[in-house]
Amino acid sequence: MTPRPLKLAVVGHTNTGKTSLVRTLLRSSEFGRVADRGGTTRQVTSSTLAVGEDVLIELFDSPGLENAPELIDTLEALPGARHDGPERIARLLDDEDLRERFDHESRVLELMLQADVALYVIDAREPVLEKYQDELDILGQCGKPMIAVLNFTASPASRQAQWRDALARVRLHSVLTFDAVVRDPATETRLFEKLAGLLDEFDALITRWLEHRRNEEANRAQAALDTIADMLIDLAAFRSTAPEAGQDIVWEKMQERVRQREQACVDTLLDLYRFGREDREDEELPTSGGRWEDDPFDTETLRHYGIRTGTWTGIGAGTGAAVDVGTGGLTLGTGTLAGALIGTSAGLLRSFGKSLTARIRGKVVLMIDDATLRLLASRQIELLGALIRRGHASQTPMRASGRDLWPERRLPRTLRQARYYPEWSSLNANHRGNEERRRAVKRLCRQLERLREGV
Ligand SMILES: Nc1nc2c(ncn2[C@@H]2O[C@H](COP(=O)(O)OP(=O)(O)OP(=O)(O)O)[C@@H](O)[C@H]2O)c(=O)[nH]1
Ligand SMILES: [Mg+2]
Repeated sequence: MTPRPLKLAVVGHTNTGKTSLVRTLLRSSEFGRVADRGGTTRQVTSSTLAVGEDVLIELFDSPGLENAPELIDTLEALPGARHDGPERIARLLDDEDLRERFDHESRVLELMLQADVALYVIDAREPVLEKYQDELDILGQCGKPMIAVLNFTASPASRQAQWRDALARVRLHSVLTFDAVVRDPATETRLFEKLAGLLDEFDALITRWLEHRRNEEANRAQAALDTIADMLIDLAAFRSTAPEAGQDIVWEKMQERVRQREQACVDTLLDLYRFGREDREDEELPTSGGRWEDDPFDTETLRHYGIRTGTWTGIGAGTGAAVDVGTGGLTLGTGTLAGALIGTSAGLLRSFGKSLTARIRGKVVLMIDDATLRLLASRQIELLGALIRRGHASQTPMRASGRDLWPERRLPRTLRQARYYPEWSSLNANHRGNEERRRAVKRLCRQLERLREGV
């Protein structure tokens, strides 16, 4: 039998990131409203963390406390046993006039009386003002275990030490730093472990939740790598034949399809990590509005990633690999690249020689060059890293690091292999998603996994 869900209240001063924290725990940007001003959340709102049908944790977001100094005076004036905080709080809640006067505060107190545990969210950039100490005192009177969550700790203005000291003075020793937009499983695990430490009877339930979260994260990362590998295979195997004279037009069309294919991959990654539309402007991500700003076919973009051009690896950076099949034997469409091709990609040439049985004079085969593939792989892996770590990065917008994933010349074997199988690309007319392709995606996935670990 499943025990009843753990009721977890998120409380604190207004505008400290309570709703943001709930969103992080829920992995959903759809929950509540988040804005950089006080009084955004006006009601207690709940949501659940569930494994299948089993609701394990009920999360309650609450309006920010605004008027603690006045409330504490009022509480002190109420009759009741000196050491019975909850009773005093209940008295206040029974009084209609007081409820009206302390509208937001009463909702929070009511929640506190029902909850099993509370997270008190602090904007660590703020000095430890008396009003916050009043809040802690009032919440303490509710008689529930509490964990202080120091938010905004990545900011240079953070006053973590002062806060820890002040919290210790009110006997609150369970403190956690947790940038609210965090998606780092390690910090989240620490939060739940602290909860388990405070709440013996929910130990098994919390362990179950953590295990579920771990699996979910692993599956999500796997699905993301799969998405990237799928795109890369599509692009490595993508090719078009064009009349030499008209190759520019064909190449432009191909470029557009590559951009769209990359965007589809970015969209899937963002969806996997549950970014709503509004979140796509997140300054922590290297993308802007859910898109990469730099065009993959701009040589500057390649340079930013330190991807060398001018050799076969960077063959015609921004021009694609044009293999001229018209001039007896095979040479490159652009003469300057011919030298670079010989030796390094003889295999590719031979393959064209065999596959294009009817060599049509004056035609070229266009493919996406290695440099562009490296760029597309590198930045998707980087985006994935940012999505996983989101919130841990600094407060300043994150720039694409410009790291080439494969600094050695050659692309992974699987991608080189894909060059020979046009039917593997969903962008080609003769596409067939066969078993061989599926295995290639899996193989590439494993290679990407190793790379991601190094990012
Ligand atoms: N950089 C950064 N911004 C944060 C963090 N947490 C919250 N914010 C921002 O702080 C502002 C307030 O966040 P909310 O989650 O709405 O705060 P709240 O405590 O729910 O506010 P009320 O409902 O008005 O009491 C928003 O602009 C958030 O984007 C954080 O850890 N880091
Ligand atoms: Mg809120």
